[in-house]
Amino acid sequence: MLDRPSSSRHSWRMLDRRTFLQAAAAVLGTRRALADAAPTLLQNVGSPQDLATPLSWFDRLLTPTDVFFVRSHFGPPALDATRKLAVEGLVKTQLAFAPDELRSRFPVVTQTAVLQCAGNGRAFQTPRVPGVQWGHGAMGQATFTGVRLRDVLAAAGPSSDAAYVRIAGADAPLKPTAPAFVRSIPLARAMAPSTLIAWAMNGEPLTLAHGAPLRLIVPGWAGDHWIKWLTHVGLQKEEADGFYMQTAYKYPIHPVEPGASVKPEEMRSLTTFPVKSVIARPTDGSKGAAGMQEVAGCAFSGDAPLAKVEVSTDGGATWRAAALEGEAGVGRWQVWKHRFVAGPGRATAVVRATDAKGNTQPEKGAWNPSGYFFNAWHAVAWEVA
Ligand SMILES: Nc1nc2c(c(=O)[nH]1)N[C@H]1C(S)=C(S)[C@@H](COP(=O)(O)O)O[C@H]1N2
Ligand SMILES: [Mo]
Repeated sequence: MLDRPSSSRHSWRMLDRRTFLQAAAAVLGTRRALADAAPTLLQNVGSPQDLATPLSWFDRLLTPTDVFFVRSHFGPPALDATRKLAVEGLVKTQLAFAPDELRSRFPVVTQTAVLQCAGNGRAFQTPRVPGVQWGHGAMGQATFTGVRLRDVLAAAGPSSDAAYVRIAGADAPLKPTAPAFVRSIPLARAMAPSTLIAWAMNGEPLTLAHGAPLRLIVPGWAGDHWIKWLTHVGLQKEEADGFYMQTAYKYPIHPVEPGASVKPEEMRSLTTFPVKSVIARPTDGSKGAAGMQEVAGCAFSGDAPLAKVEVSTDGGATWRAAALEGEAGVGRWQVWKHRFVAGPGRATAVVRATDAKGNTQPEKGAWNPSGYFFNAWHAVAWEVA
């Protein structure tokens, strides 16, 4: 442990730990009779509040909440199901809503979206970069239910000089001197119909780990915009101040040499995540029977609906279009499947996706100082006998 905790700090740290022990127990207790024996436990990738979804779950349209990745900088605050959300700043009327008040006052919408951490795939960057060493598991797709942020902002009446929405949650850093996790999004993105204030995920109330009672949903944009335990949306003229907006979550404006340092003025804030696909099965290094092989996974882009997914089973010499399942949409994943016959020996598959704007996954990921947005072709090899 770091410092000797104060009693109040101590109690929420204990709650945090207990919450995750309960979550782990719930997952362990769920016996899934799956033929492919997919691992059901979240893999801890560094700290108790950072949990990764095993790759083998990415062959279906929705990621079950009990295996959905978790990323929290400081861990959750205490659960308060009636905590109010304040709408403040450059508005005609300051407002505050409990979750029930949002539900009864504004149209309720449900939408399916990919939630992906900007650091997903960081472990594959060479040279290694600091940060949580995520493999492929810092992503998932769920349905989210809530109200449109634009309806809530319209009720408060934005002033004509408002250009950004500052978003903050109830969690706090362990040390009071450390920066709080506060961010902002441009007003235009806040007013987009897909930006939601959600209270449900996969048809159930949000769990504490995923932001109960309210969180922001920003489809197509990296997870750092999806503020959990949402308490404040504030209209203002400028971007939010502070470390998590002005220093973190930035990406070079030009391609950089692996390992290079980049000047702050040559970085810009992350927004949408790029086109990406992964192979959920077969898993790398597995063994299977000769004959018909089915390769499956998911693919998506934060910039446009998906256009196609291609698979190569001859090391990239030829590519075949995979069959797509599910609805196309920006920031929405589709499941892809491809079948081919393999004789005894080593079988391989490589996948690459292309979106409707013509962006295609690169063979190698673009290195950057924080290891964001890794989206290189994914390849697996397995033994066929
Ligand atoms: N209040 C708050 N919101 C937060 C975070 C946080 O630390 N505090 N982490 C963000 C990051 S970096 C990601 S990737 C997503 C992860 O959401 P999940 O834990 O529901 O998967 O939450 C985002 N929202
Ligand atoms: Mo993240």
